[in-house]
Amino acid sequence: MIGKKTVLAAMTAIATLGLIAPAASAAPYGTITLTRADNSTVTLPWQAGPDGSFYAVDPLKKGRSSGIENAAVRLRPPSLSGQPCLTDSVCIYQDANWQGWVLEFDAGGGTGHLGYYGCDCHSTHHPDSDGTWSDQMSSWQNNTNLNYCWSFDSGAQGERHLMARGEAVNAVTAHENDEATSVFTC
Ligand SMILES: [Ca+2]
Repeated sequence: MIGKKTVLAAMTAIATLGLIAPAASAAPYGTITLTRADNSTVTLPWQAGPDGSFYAVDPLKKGRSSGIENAAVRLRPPSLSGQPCLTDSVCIYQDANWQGWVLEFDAGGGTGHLGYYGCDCHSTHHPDSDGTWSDQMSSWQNNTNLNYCWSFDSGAQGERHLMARGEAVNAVTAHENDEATSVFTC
């Protein structure tokens, strides 16, 4: 079963690569709404990184308004999924085995609604979430010193699962696959 899933995930990654390759320089989804640790939100423009990734900087958190090194969140297309999840970051992946689109939060960051985050994603479980990060996560890495959780519903509601600090999971269970809608410290 794991083998089959891996093959399917690889096929999906290849298909997605083929689809997004011509659009790699397309507009990076406009704006993004970040949820801060105090649960306040801020809407920021996505900025295009030099390597084809996208990022957003929270000026309150870093005291700056630009520079990928100051990013609160980064979005990487499948062609960049092989890049490591950065130290002091938590990464969620569209596909199993840390493949597909990657959403990377700076330590302490997260969101109460992954539907705010766009990606060229398709969910077999929840087609109504296509095009956003809601109901897409199939694997994750937590390279922070903080315990994170993900949950099935927005606002940290619904069934909750721990993403322990320093740990990684290459494939969530079939029950958990394509279900995450919130990612938050816990
Ligand atoms: Ca998925």
